Amino acid sequence: MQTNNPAYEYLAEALQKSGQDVAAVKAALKAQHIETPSWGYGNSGTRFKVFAAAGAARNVYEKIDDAAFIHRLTGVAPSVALHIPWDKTSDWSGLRQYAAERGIALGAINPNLFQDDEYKSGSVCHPDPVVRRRAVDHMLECVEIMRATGSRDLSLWLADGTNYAGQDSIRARKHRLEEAACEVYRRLPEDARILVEYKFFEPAFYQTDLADWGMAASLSRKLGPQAKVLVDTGHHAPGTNVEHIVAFLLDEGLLGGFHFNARKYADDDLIVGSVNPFELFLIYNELVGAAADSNPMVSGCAQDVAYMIDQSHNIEPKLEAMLQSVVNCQVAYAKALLVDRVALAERQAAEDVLGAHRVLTDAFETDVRPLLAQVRAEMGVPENPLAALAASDYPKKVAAERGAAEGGSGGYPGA
Ligand code: PSV
Ligand code: MN
Repeated sequence: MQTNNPAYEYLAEALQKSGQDVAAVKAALKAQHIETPSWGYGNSGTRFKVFAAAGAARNVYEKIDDAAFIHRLTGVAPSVALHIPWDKTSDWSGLRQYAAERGIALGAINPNLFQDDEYKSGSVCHPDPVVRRRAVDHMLECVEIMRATGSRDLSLWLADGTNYAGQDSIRARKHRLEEAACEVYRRLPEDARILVEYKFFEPAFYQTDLADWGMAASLSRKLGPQAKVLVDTGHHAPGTNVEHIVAFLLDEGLLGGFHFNARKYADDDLIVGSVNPFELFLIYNELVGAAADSNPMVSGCAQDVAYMIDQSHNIEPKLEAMLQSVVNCQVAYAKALLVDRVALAERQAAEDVLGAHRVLTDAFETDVRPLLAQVRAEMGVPENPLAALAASDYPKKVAAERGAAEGGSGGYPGA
């Protein structure tokens, strides 16, 4: 196909010469989906300060407007995740229609089991059955919301844990968690899923009830095939090999989704791909490799992953931060699609340690911007979404309309 994009023509020719199926790569990029989080559009902050941002979304309707804007700029962000009760409304079908009229869908439903006073000692792991009942009822309410919104995934993250050794029985807490999760699982709609998210610290600092992927995998297995593990990239100890966890979960058919963000020290919720783009590329590399696996359980799992962003933008302009995040995911995926898998297998079989490594770095070092510009042109969206954002009136318009709301309408401190 002749285009007016010489940089793309040059790249496409080079890729074709090296045996790449450029049409297939472009088709995969056009089919990419990244779900953005409603809470990333509102004000958020740390426990030290919430800086009010001009134009930050103040309610779920404005969050949907912003998510739809990001989708218009990229074509690959067609749904928005909701957090309950931050995004609660009395008219779910009206909200669903509002989103549909703006070209997006309502995505994963995230129950909030961490903000009520009753949850000081936990939610579903709490020693008091009355508090556990309240937590389960909230999750069941979220299951009903899923039916109304047409959402497929219930993303389950618990803040449960203890701060001091001996504070509670770790095994009793495990049993309470399993009992509660089973009750919710049994009430899931037929084609829905529960995605079990883990995190090894915060807000509990001695022990967290769902601390790592192994605990999330064990719970998912006990629940059944509609339960999968959710990997939030910020929820690992420094130095953890996240792509290994991804590969392992894929191979077990247990990976259900991602919460993408980046971290330097803790759960910093920075823009995905900003701190360690190589790690993001390696995660996508595992997903692309598994999607072509000869074992249908593995390839099926890789093709059914929910890609969601989970970030809070404390000092960054909200829309620019979200857009940059989506673009970073596109770049990482494009590079992963360019990995020469035949050469990789050959180098691995030949025990060519660095030759195999270079197959990956060759793909990682490819400048995929002309390829993405071409894909976007073919999709009918701006070739350079960040430049389109800079030229757009939308941020100025919402800043004028919304002003700078105090507090955390994203649901964070001050909300
Ligand atoms: C917890 O750190 C988390 O990653 C969970 O996904 C929450 O739902 C989200 O952040 C927003 O607080
Ligand atoms: Mn998360």
